[in-house]
Amino acid sequence: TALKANDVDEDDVQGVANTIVRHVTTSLARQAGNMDTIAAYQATALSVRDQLIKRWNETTSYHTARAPKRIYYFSIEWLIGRSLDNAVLNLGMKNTYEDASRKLGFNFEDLLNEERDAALGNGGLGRLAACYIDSMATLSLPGWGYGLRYNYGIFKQMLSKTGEQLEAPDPWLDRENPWEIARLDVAYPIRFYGNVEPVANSDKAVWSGGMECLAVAYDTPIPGYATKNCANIRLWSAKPVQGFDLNSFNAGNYEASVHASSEVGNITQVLYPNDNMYQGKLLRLQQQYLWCSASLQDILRRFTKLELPWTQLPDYICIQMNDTHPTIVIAELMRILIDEEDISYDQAWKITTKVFAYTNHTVLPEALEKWEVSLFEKLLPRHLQIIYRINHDFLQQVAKRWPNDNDRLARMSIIEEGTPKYVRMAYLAIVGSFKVNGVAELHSQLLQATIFKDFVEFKGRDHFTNVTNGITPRRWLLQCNPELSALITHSLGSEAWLTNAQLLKNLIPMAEQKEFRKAFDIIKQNNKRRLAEVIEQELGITLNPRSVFAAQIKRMHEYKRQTLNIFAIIHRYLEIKKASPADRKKIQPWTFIFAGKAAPGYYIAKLVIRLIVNVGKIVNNDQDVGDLLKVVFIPDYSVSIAEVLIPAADISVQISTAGTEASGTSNMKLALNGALLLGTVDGANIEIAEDAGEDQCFMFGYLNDQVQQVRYNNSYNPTPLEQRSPELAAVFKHIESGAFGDAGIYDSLLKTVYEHDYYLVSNDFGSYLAAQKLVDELWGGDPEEWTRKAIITSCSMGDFSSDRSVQDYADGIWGVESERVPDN
Ligand code: 26Y
Repeated sequence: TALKANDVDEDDVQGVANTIVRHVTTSLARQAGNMDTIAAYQATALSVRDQLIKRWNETTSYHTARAPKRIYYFSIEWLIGRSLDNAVLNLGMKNTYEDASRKLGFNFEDLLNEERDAALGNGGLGRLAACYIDSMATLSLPGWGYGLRYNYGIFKQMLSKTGEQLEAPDPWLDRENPWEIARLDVAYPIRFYGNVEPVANSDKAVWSGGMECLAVAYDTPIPGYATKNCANIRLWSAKPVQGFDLNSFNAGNYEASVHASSEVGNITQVLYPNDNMYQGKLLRLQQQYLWCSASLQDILRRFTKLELPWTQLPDYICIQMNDTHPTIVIAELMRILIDEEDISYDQAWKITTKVFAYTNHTVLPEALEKWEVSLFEKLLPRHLQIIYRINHDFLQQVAKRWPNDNDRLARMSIIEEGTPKYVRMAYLAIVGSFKVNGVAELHSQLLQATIFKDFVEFKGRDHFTNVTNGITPRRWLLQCNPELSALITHSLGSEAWLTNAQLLKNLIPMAEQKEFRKAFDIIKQNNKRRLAEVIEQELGITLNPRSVFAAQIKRMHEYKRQTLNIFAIIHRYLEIKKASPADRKKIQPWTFIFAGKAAPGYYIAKLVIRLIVNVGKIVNNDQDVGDLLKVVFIPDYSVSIAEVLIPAADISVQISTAGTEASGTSNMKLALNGALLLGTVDGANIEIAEDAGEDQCFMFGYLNDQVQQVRYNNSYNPTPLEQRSPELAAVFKHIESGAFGDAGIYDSLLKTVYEHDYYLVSNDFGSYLAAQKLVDELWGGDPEEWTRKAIITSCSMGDFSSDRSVQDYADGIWGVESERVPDN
């Protein structure tokens, strides 16, 4: 039968090879003999896609029939990376596809490398969404992700000759994307601007006019591991609608209607490249609204088919907001219920506040979204009215509880009064949600004690909770580190750890066995050699695989303190230069690896890249240094580069100022792959150190509760840098001498430390050097003990599986349960 055509047994190599050839000749319209690597990749991906679609359909029918409560994860970023390897692994068909491609004359690895990354995200928040959808599928939860289909993902990073970051566009859809299914029939109208007319004697209003466009759905199926369930990420693309701007068209203003058309085309063009740095751009608000309105219309259409009263909406759907970016969806649900479904304001509010939950990812004030009221009013006039009403009712309750406390009212108001006025999105998110969570223990405590303190008093402790982040062990161990995965599976006698990461604990005793340590060590060496080959090839830098590979791989940001690391490297360089040839023999060799992008407008972050690159140029070519010290900046960091870097690291550099990194997730990926943590007492580092044991980690630096005081002193009772840290003062002198490029180019960067040193770089410098010294001693003194610690670390990371995080959300917040498609 026709259906059977898609059915291939998991281990039917010839059958799979046939589907690949069929896609070359049909989907790609090529002769089978004319198959190059790109075509082979595309046909293979399409063959895998058939498998995914089959599961997607089965999952959809099953869930439609069962009608369970569903969870919708709203994220404006989805940092997926490549899909082919991950898909065949999750399907349990990697061997089959390897054999099938060999049969056709191709090496599967080569096909994998033809795939472009889907890089629709900046960093941690976007990658978290991708890990969570993998876990939702694997846990067989009835859930979908919703986001935007940007034509351009995060920019490509290049480096100029002088080490400056250059940005180029990332036209990832230029080659067709085999992983998406265009659903041109699933499209919703979206309105912007226009006028609002109140409806007499009701809460209702009529919003009309302005600009209308369409949001069109594109689906990316996400297979679970060891389950037939397949989740979905539905991404929206903006499209002009025929006669969309009837007003200007009818007025004979053809030009204006064409102008609006190009405005529509812009909406989903490009991902905003800022991470933890807010900019109030109109286009961004258009993105947010288009995404939220389309997703909500889609969800409500599905709910409406159940023919249930609106009061039951919260029993059937939960929407998790990944940060405040989708907060407008709260006002949108209110608008639809009141204006379109004839529900009273109070009833609508009761329903709405049972649907949403909000995850906060930062306490940094510069990352908190607040929209200018005037801009909001222009683009979304009806929503602003609704927000004012929400705020009015909310403040009345506050005033009732704390009479005559005007300061409190001003502090808590969703509208920040002043010139101009702003809408504080985090406050709207808290007021409109039934649960708010932070992403690691310390972060969640800080939220409750600082930026959301008033709201804890008002809403009660139970409104707030913690869900520590996690990472998927499928991509971040099975896929990126196949040798270590094989060792684990062999030693545990089963693959069950891939869906129950707690089982890794059972391997901790193996750390005491010499044979196991040796096997573990050989794998690390292999991974280091694999990375060294790539770096030699791409950057022409020769690495010593016997050196400590220390990786700091994350967005460039002052709070993450790549500065602390590069200044310590310069210090190390000066020490090597000072040492006699005899003393140099006692120095441990290090390779410092950096990777990460800076927001295009973030001048200081870009200067840090420049410094790192230029220090590398000097240090890597200094005869006195040899292979005692190498500094590598890997350009254009991506998910696929991370997959090569992470398994090769010995040391995980996680050195944010205490209290600034909400969680971090590269810390988890690196630890899972056996890197020892060199870090501050911040974010999830704390929980990693607890689980791995502090003996396994090198922790240093001021603690969160000391930071405020030190920061105050830096600003108001400053002491000369020489006194705060003579070593750092010497490093600065060397930089200022022009050792790494013209004297003066780094002045504005150094000034941030000389002056306020808001992030305590000078204060933590000494203890960072001391922590590195401990690393030196262990590396040089007791390699067996090092490996022992690495094994214990890796096998203690069970808690950081995103399966655990997502199960915590499901049980503690979403109230959704597994709905596993029967195996039959
Ligand atoms: C408002 C806009 C400028 C904005 C855009 C992106 C604000 C924030 C972001 C992204 C934030 C982000 O990636 N935060 C990171 O989230 C990770 C996942 O929870 C955390 O591990 C990490 O500590 C945090 O910085």
